[in-house]
Parts: sequence; structure tokens; C-alpha cells
Amino acid sequence: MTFEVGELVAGARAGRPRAVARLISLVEGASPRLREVMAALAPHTGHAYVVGLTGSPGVGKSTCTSALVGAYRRAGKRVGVLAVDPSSPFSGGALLGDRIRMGEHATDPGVYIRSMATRGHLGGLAWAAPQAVRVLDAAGCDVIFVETVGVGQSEVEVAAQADTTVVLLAPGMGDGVQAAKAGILEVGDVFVVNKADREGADATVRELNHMLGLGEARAPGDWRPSVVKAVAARGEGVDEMVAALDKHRAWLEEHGALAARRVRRAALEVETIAVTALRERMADPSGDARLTALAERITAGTLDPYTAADELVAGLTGE
Ligand SMILES: Nc1nc2c(ncn2[C@@H]2O[C@H](COP(=O)(O)OP(=O)(O)O)[C@@H](O)[C@H]2O)c(=O)[nH]1
Ligand SMILES: [Mg+2]
Repeated sequence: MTFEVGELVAGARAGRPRAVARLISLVEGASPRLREVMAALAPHTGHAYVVGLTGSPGVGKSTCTSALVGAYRRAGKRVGVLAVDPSSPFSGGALLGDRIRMGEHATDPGVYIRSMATRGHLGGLAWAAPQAVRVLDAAGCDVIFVETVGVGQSEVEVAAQADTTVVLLAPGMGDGVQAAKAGILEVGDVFVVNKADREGADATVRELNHMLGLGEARAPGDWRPSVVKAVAARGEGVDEMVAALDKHRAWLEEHGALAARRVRRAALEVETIAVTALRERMADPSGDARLTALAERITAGTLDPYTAADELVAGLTGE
């Protein structure tokens, strides 16, 4: 399909939903023209505050996000929501459940809601999500929520690539133990024990505080994660969540840690793009032939794998 990159970018910057949607579709489809798009968007990014939310399926991420969107809208902020769920069936730009959960915001021109499915792409989620965030950032969002299911390494990583990462748990799901296993305790800046209308919420909070206390990888001056109880479905605990987000943001800014986080995030983004590009070249026929030739020399005992790897990288990058 033909399109004018400048026009699309201008449209997105003017807040036209169709232009924003179109740009995110280009990301999703790994369009060869993304290079141009990202170059055009770059000068208009860096304004949005990015909040990652992760947790088990059904814990209430979308419900919480929707409640938070409402709170930030009332404060006059423009809000973007990116729901990334590669395991869910994908239909027409929104996951059905999320569309219902966020329905109240569907017609608000100050809110962009987008679901992304990136299954099957080389580099997948880790590659696509930051690019979609850039689109929403350039479109003038003040806050961007990135919701990912905290079940796989890459999903957790995507949520962790935020300014503030929120980890959601619910009582009675054995969630604490699951969270520890999935390694999401380490990435949480704010913990929300949602579904506090259910039995065991206080026990979950205690268990969580205990586990956070055990994980003393933190240095003395480090941020101490906040733990908030919520009943997102009834809007309870939303103000506390907003306060916890604000507090973390203020802490980051005070300690010069926000800039550092963003540099780390950009570095990871570049790394992901570079590694993805290398993998693609390795997978194409000439790369494959190179690799096979090197592998044959290794099995013949005439080459060691480290030197082979150096040669491979040099061969793939030195055109
Ligand atoms: N009892 C209770 N149910 C909730 C609460 N928050 C969300 N839910 C329900 O939990 C289900 C899953 O919520 P959803 O936000 O889609 O979870 P996600 O998969 O983490 O995005 C939905 O039926 C919600 O209505 C809550 O605080 N209490
Ligand atoms: Mg959801």
C-alpha cells in the first residue's frame, strides 16, 4: 500500500486516531518503511511517561488500566494504552475482553487504545512494543500504559521497559509464588494486590512484603517498592495507585534515575533491533551458507567456535 510517511506522521502528531492506528499497524506488520517512520517520529518523542503493567491472566490488568485511564483523563492528560497479549486471539485492533473492559474510553478522543499481537515475528514483542510506544509518544500522549501478560520472559521484559513498572497480584491465585518464579518481583516498582474484595488480600500483602524484604538485592539508597490494595472493578484503590505512580516518578526524577532508565531502555531497543537484523541475515540463504561453511571447519577441527562466531559477525555486517 502506498502512503506518505510525512503525512501520516503529521496526522498522528495532530492526534488523528486513524493516523496513529495506521502507524501502529506498520509496526505490527514490521513494515520495511518503519525506518523512515521512526526517523520522522524521533524528534517528537521523549515526552510521554511510560507505565508498564504485568501480572497473570485475569488478575485485573485491563480493569486497573481502564480505571487509571479515567483518573488521568480527569486530570486532563492524554493517555495511550498498549495491550500486548500474544496468547490471545486477535481481532480487529482490540482484544475482545479488553475492548469491553476499556469500552468507556473508546469514544474519548484523548485516549488511544490499541492491542497488539506480534506472535511469529523475529524479535517479536521486545522489538515491536517499544516502537508502538514511540508512535503513541509522538502522538502527544502524556502517559502510556503498556499491559502485558506476565507469563513469559519477553512479556515481563516489555513491562519492565517502562519508567514505572506495576506488578499486579490477586489473592488466592498462589500469585506470590508464581511471581517469584516468573522473576517479576525484581521488576516491580509498584505492586498492586487487586481483587481485595476477595478473601486473603491481607495475607497476599503480607506475603508480598515478606518476599520483597527477602529480595535484598537492593542497595540502601534504592527505591522501596510500594504495595497498594485495590478493587479495580469498583474503582477502589485507584487514587492510591496514582499516588504510588506519582511517588515513584518523583523519586526517579529526584535521583536522576529517570534519565538513566530511559538511556538503558533506548540501549536495549537498539540492541534488540541490531540482534534482530543479524538474525535475519543469518537466516537468509547466504548467511546460512556462511554458517554451514564455518560449522564444517569446526567439525573438521580446523577452526574454533569463537573465531567462527567472529568471522560470522564480520561477514554479516561487513558489506
Ligand atoms: N472480584 C473482582 N474482580 C475483578 C476485580 N478487578 C477485575 N476483576 C475481574 O477480573 C476479570 C479479569 O479482569 P481483566 O482486567 O480482564 O484482567 P487481565 O487479564 O489481567 O487484563 C474480569 O472479569 C474483571 O471484571 C476486582 O477488584 N475484584
Ligand atoms: Mg487484559
